[in-house]
Amino acid sequence: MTQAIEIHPGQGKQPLHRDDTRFLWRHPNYACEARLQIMLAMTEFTQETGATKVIPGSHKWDDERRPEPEETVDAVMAVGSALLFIGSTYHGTNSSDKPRLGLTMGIDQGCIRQEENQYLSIPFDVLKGLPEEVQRLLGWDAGENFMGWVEQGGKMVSPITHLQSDDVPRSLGLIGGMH
Ligand SMILES: O=C(O)CCC(=O)C(=O)O
Ligand SMILES: [Fe+2]
Repeated sequence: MTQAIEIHPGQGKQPLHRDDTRFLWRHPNYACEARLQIMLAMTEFTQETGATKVIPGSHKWDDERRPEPEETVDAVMAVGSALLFIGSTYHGTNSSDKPRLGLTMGIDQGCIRQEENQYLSIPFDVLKGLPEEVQRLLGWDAGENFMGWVEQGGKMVSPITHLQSDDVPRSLGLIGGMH
C-alpha cells in the first residue's frame, strides 16, 4: 500500500500499533515477517513536528505485552530520509504544532493479500509504462512458492509473464477501461 500522511496540529495521537495486525499475524513469529514498511520524510521529522514514534525491539514481543508511550523513540529525520521497520514493530504518532508529511509504502509478503488492491488502484495504461521491477513490487509477480500464478495457454505462468504477453490486454481490457 502507498499513502501520503499529513498530520495536522490538534489531530491527536495515533495509538501504538503493529501494522501486521491487518493480517492477524501472531507474535513472536520468527519464521516470517508479513511486511516491510517504509516511511519517507517529505518534511522534517522531529519530536516537535510529530515524527513517527517507534519501539525498537518490540518485534520480539509476544501478543500479551502492551506497548507503553515511554518505551518509544522519535524517528527524527531530515527531509528525504527514510525509516524502515518490519510489520511487527510497535509504532504510532502524536500531532504537534506544525503539519508533518510522510510517504508510506508497505511491501507485503507474496503469500498474503495486499492491503491496498494495487491491481485495481493503478490504471492499466500507467502500469504498462512502469519498470518491470516496480510492476513486480506492485504484485505482478509470483512468489518463490509460485503463489498468484495465472493460466495462460494451458500453462501456469507468473503474472509478470502474463503482463508482458499479448493476452493481457484482453483479460484486463475491462479494468483498463474503468479508469
Ligand atoms: O504517520 C505516521 O507516522 C505513522 C502512520 C502509521 O503508522 C499508519 O498509518 O499505520
Ligand atoms: Fe502503522
